[in-house]
Amino acid sequence: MTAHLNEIEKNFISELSPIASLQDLEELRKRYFGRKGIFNDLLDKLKKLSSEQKQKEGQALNAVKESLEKSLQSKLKQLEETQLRAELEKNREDWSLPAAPLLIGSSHPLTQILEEVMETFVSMGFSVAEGPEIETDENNFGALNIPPDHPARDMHDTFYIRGNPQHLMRTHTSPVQIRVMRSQKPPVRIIAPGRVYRHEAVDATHSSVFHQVEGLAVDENVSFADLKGTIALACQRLFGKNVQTRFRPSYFPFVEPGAEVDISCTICRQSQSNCPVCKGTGWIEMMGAGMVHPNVFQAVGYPPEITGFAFGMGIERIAMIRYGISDMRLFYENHLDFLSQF
Ligand code: FA5
Repeated sequence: MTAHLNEIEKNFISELSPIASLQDLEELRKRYFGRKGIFNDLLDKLKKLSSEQKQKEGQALNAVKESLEKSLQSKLKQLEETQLRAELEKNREDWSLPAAPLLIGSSHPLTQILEEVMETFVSMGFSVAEGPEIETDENNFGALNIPPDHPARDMHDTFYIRGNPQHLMRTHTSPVQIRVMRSQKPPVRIIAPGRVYRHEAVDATHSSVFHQVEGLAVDENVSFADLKGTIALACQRLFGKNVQTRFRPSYFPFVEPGAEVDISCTICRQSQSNCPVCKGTGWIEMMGAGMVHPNVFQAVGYPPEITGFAFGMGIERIAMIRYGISDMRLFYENHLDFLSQF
């Protein structure tokens, strides 16, 4: 049996050395060390020998088996390393390749317009004030000369807070006027940007959540001419030097006199009867404005002789005019195809 073992050892080594794949190595392992392999066969034969011979031959058999298994293991390690190296080589990173472009986001078009409007007024001496989106009924309506049951509330239906009837989602940024005047003495010159809410059917030109910028200037001897001059200059800075402004009498309970401000159509330049933006009128409605009503000054505890003007504009409408967008809903759908154009 010893002679036979020597032969097995020699064969194994000569078969092992040319093996170059894990699959071939596994086949060799099965053939020698598998259940029906050469070594199990030898063990079966060993069982038939006398106990003296069994001990002697058994030791020799185990020694050879162990040494061959060691060779097999070291070959296995060697092949695995080679394979790993080949895989790494195949998937090698090329550090000299240019990096994939980083997708850098940009401000939302409404934020861009909001910032532009703010910059315009800040450059004219206004500072920025803010107020909460959940307001008191008093700040949103009462102090703005809109008592309960006033018909103006119909146009400002909103969302209320269950169990808290004195609080509501503000319908305009005008309550910031009240907050500012209650917290500081004249002179006041602020703009207040922010989100507002109305219980309104959503369509191409109306949203139930939208943005406004409020303006308020209070001082001695502020006149309607100051309001007109401020608005005309701001509109020229926002829409171009040649833009004209027009004031039409209008009604807001918190101003007297009140006006609706239009700008000359920046799309058709007042030249097309079928212009989709101005509808052929040559004018686009821009904001509400007027001289602060004495009742508002009274509500905030300002002296009766004080004067001031206020205005409020919708940011979505300005963005639609600036970018020639016909449907307001596009601003809220967040499609990258749309947003990445700005
Ligand atoms: C107001 O909200 C007054 N607070 C504005 C004001 C301030 C007048 C100070 C006088 C003095 P009005 O309801 O018209 O007014 O809204 C102002 C602007 O908000 C509108 O010109 C329009 O651009 C925008 N707006 C109104 N409703 C919607 C809506 N549902 N969706 C989008 N924008 C709207």
